[in-house]
Amino acid sequence: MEIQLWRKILSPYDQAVKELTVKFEHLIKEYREQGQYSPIEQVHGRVKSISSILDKAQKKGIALNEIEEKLEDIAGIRIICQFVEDIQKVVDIIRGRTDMHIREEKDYVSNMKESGYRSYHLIVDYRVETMYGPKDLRAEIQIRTLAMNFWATIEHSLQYKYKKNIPDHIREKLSAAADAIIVLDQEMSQVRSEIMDAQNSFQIQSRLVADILNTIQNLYNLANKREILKIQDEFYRIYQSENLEQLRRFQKELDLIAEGYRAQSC
Ligand code: 0O2
Repeated sequence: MEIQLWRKILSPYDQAVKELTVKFEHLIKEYREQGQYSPIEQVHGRVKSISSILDKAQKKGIALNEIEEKLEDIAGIRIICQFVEDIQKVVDIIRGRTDMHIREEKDYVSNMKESGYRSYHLIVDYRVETMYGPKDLRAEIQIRTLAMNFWATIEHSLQYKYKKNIPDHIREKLSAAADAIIVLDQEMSQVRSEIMDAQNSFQIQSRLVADILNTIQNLYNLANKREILKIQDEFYRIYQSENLEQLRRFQKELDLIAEGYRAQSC
């Protein structure tokens, strides 16, 4: 197939990967802006390389003109979660969306592959708008924990190095590591609520501090320098006390002060 033709075929998949990545990244942002824990930790996307497409097509006996119809992972999105419980939440979020429709689900989390691979796969129908009009295509969404992703990434590199014939002694190590990953994910799930609380508090504090600094900066145009320095010193003192409640109170007081100055300047 001519290179130009590959470009034309792959272009909508590239668009789909970019759009889906932005959409999932935006979800993370929305959760965090609402001060809520995000079940999605990271999002990655890629269009399958031409050489991987050719390899897979050859392995599966797929003719070049059937590639789009039969290869479901030309567009691939990987969603990484912190905890196993988050995987199902992400599946539910995707289920509730109107811009993508699940056509197939593979649960390699409950049914680990023989290799030790664990991940939840969704094949979704997705529409992109191109210069030629709408194009319906399929994308594969892999959802897994950080720990599962660590294992899969290492194993994938070894598959590449050994051209899929990984020596037995390495296979055994990988199998033992896969079992250890299951235990690690279970251990982490047991302290999930503590970890989520800690992360939420950190995010709330970061937002509070950003808001306070923003208000102080705006005050530079309205208040006199001596007063601003006094406010700044007070902020540093409260910040060092690491007391979220005090920080909240300080923000409220500061907002009132800023409001007063704004009213005066009108
Ligand atoms: P790449 O390079 O990641 O794109 P098949 O390839 O026939 O086994 P099928 O029917 O395409 O599988 O679907 P399946 O089993 O759901 O696998 C699709 C993708 O899941 C793979 O794509 C991998 O990304 C990942 N995957 C599946 N099994 C394993 C595994 O044992 N180890 C690792 N590391 N990843 C796996 P590709 O095209 O094989 O690879």
